[in-house]
Amino acid sequence: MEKTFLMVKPDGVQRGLIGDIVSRFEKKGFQLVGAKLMSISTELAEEHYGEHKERPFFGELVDFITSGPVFAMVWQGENVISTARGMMGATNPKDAATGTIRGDFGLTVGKNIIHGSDSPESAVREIGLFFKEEELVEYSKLMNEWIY
Ligand code: 3AN
Repeated sequence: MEKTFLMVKPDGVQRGLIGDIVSRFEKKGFQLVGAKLMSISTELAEEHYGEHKERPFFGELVDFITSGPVFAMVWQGENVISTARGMMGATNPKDAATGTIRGDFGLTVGKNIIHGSDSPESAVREIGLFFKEEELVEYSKLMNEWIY
């Protein structure tokens, strides 16, 4: 089953948006298979955003993502990578459609609430950077006899 890495950035955590964001993906039907509130080291931030190293905003990006706790998650489901990107909205919140996470909650491109993997390759890379294999779980909701 396809998996993606999603992360509520420091602005989303500080503004109390973790619950709303998790709820959107749950209601859509995706399955949460890993999650943790954590601080990102400068080394991890530079590795995670490695593809943006030459961009003028790289320093700003690393400073911001290390400025406070983030909520890192792994979600699973059919087409979760592209569907989650759609639910997040455009990178710049000013262009993000109403009803998307960035469209509803964001104002500026530097602080755009959420990160999500943009391809199967980056999903594998980012899940590996943030989670150990034993931190991810496999479970079936149908196995629970108290849901009927
Ligand atoms: P996305 O997060 O939608 O995949 P990317 O990969 O193009 O967008 O950019 C990574 C992150 O870099 C964005 N989430 C955003 O926070 C930041 N960023 C992108 N463009 C700018 C910019 N012009 N100024 C400051 N930060 C930017």
